[in-house]
Amino acid sequence: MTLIDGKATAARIKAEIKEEVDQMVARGERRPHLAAILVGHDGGSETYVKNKVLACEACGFQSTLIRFEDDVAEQTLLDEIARLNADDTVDGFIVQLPLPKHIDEQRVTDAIAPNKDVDGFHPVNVGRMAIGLPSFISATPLGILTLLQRYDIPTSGKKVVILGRSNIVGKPLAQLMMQKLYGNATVTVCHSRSEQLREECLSADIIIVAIGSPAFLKADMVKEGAVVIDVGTTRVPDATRKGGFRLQGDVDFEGVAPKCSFITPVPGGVGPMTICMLMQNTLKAGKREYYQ
Ligand code: BQF
Repeated sequence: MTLIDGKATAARIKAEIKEEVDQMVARGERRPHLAAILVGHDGGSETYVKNKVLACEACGFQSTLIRFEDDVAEQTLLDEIARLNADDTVDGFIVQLPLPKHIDEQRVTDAIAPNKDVDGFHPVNVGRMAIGLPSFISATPLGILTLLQRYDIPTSGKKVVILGRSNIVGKPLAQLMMQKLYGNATVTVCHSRSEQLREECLSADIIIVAIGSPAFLKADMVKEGAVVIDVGTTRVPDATRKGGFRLQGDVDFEGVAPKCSFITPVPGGVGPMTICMLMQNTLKAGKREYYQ
């Protein structure tokens, strides 16, 4: 069993990005600039945005954090997005999700200019990705593909089972995994209503779990020698930890790991790669590589 070290892989890629940024600056070009909009004070969102700002520093990027309170009007957010769309000094920006209930997340996402949408959530980027055109690709699916590549794990012709059908992970991952240029795999997407879930998983060479249900994938659902990728990051209370919680993945790691050829841990697996791929997208935005 090989543990896939997402933290070390992300650190290596961030160092590669930093080198490229140093060369850009030496040529007299601007550093890539990422802006992030954070609404409210949710503990998870605060941590995720902090991770993104720190990653920008590691890559030599400029970053700007824009905060609003929980009760911000939707129109105020839309106005800020219009301002960022028009600001030539901002290469890309994100709106940290989830947003408070009174704000329509789709309306907010639709307002972001596709060529600054480094999260790859805008329908134009989702559609372009789905038909294999240049686009910004959602960071978690891209991080998973990158980990598989860097660990020389073959996907072409393999049976990949994805648990979860979210717009941010499961659906785009299925699209990429089936495409010739990325996974070239045979893809099955399972969800809360799927029948024969255990049998589906047992037939998989690669299982990717993104359902947000702690320790859901058990040893009796995994084929000997399978590759298991854990996307879960549920915060569960834990008085023994500083901060009072720990991250729990969607995989019963203790039980599943001994059966695997490769497995990602939580923390330190997919999570750091998600942040790192956001940096990679921001570098692309800074180089104006898309929609020229
Ligand atoms: C790690 C996210 C659910 C909903 C919205 C490193 C992150 C997490 C874990 C992180 C996530 C999850 C992010 C680890 C960003 C991933 O060491 O295991 C980094 O910061 N993430 C987000 O921005 O929004 C979310 C999960």
